[in-house]
Amino acid sequence: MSLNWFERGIATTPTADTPPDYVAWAKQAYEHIRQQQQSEPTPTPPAEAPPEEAEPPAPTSFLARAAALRQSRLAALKESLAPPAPAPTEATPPPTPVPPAPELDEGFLWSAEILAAQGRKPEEVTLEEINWLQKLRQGLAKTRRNLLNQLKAIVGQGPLDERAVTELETLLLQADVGVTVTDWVIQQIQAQIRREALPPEVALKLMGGLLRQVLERPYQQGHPRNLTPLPGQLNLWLITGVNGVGKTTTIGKLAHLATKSGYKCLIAAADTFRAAAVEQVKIWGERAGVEVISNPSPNADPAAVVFDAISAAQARGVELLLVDTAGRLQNKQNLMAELQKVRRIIDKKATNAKVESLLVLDATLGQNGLRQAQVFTEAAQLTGVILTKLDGTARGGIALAITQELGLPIRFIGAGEGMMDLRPFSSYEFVEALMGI
Ligand SMILES: Nc1nc2c(ncn2[C@@H]2O[C@H](COP(=O)(O)OP(=O)(O)O)[C@@H](O)[C@H]2O)c(=O)[nH]1
Ligand SMILES: [Mg+2]
Repeated sequence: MSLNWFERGIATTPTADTPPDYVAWAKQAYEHIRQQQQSEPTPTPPAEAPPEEAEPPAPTSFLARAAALRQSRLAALKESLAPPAPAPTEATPPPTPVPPAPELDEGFLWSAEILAAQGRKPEEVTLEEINWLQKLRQGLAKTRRNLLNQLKAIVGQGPLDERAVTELETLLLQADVGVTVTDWVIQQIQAQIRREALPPEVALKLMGGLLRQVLERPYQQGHPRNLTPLPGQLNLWLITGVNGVGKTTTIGKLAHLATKSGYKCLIAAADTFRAAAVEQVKIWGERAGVEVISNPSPNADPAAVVFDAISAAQARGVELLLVDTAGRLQNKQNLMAELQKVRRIIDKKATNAKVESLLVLDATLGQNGLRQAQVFTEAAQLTGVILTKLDGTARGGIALAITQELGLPIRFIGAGEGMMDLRPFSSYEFVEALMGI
C-alpha cells in the first residue's frame, strides 16, 4: 500500500519529556534514506532551498547557545557516520550511478529533530519529508528572522518584565498575528509573569505553546484534526478564493499528493470566467496525471461543469474530485450567486460525497487577504483554509489571525510553485519553523 501523504505530519503532540538522542536519531534516519536511495535507482533531486544563512546570534544569548548546540550535534553526526566507500580499483566493474547523498547540514538536522520530537521513527522517514520541512523553514525564514532578532533583544537579556511584554506585543502585531491573538497571548504571558519571572528560554517556549493552542482551537470545536480523503467513496473538495491566491496551483499539487497516495482523482475546471484558467488547470492535470473535466465553450456555466464532473466521478469510482472556481466576476454579488449555485448542485447531485469547502489565502497579502476573503465565508460554507506563498512572506503569523478570525482549521500550506510544495498543515511543525531556535 502506498504512503498516504494526507496523513503525513499530523502526528501528535511532541512526546519529549525525555528528548530523544537527536544525533543518534538523525544518523539512523540518514542511513535509512541512503539505503532507500540505493535500492531505488530513481534519483531524488536535492532540496532546492539554498542552505539558510546562519543568524548571527549575540555571543552570550541563549540563541547563541542553541545555535552552538545544534552545530555540535551536527559535528557529532558527521563524525558518527561511516566514511564514504573507497574509490573502485581497476578490477571492479564500473559502478552503477548512485544518487547524491542528502545534504548533511543544519537544515537536515533541524528537520530530523522536528520529526524525532513528534515521536517519528527514523526508519519511516523519507528524504521528501526532510526536504519539505527544510523548505517550510526556509519559507518562514523572513518571518522567523524578524521575530528572533527582536526577541533576542527583548527576552535575551534576562527574565521577562512588563516592558518586555509590551515590546512582544508590537512584535506579534508586526508578524501579522492579529490583535485578538496578540492580546490573548500577552495576557497569558502576563499572568505567568505575575507568578514568577520568566527566563528567556521559558518565555519562548511558553509563547510557542500559546501559538500552537490558537492553531489547534478548531480541533476542540469539532473540526477533525486530520483531513484525509475517505478511501472507497467520493470526496469532493471545492476550492475557492480571490483571483491569484493560488487556487489552480494548489489543485495541481493536491492532485499530485492524491495520486501519489493511491487515490483515484479527478479535476473539475469550473473557473470558466477566464479562458486561460481552463488551460492552466489542464496543464496541472497533465503534470499530476489526473483528468480534467471542462467545457470548452466560452462562458460555460460553472455549475454545469461541476454537474458533469460529479457524474463522471460517480461513474468512474473517483475518490477525490477537486473543483477549481473563479476568484473574480463582474461583481461581488455575481461571484456569490455563482458559488451558491455550484454549492447547490453539489449538495443535490453528490449526496453521498464527503464535501469540503476550502478557502485559499495568500500569506503575502496578510490581513488584507483575510478581508478580501469575507465574501467566500458568506457564500461557500467553508470548512477549512489552505495558506499559500509562505515562501515569500515576512508575515507568516497570518496563519494565527486566520484561525482566530475564521474559526477554521488550516488544512494545507504551500511554500513554492513546484508540484511537491504543498503539505498537510501541522501546528507543531509550523510553530517550530516560525520561531524555533
Ligand atoms: N511562491 C509561490 N507562488 C505560488 C504559490 N502558490 C501559487 N503561486 C503562484 O501564484 C500565482 C497565481 O496562482 P494561481 O494558481 O493561478 O491562482 P488562482 O488565480 O487562485 O488560481 C502563480 O504564479 C503561481 O505560480 C506558492 O505557494 N508559492
Ligand atoms: Mg485559477
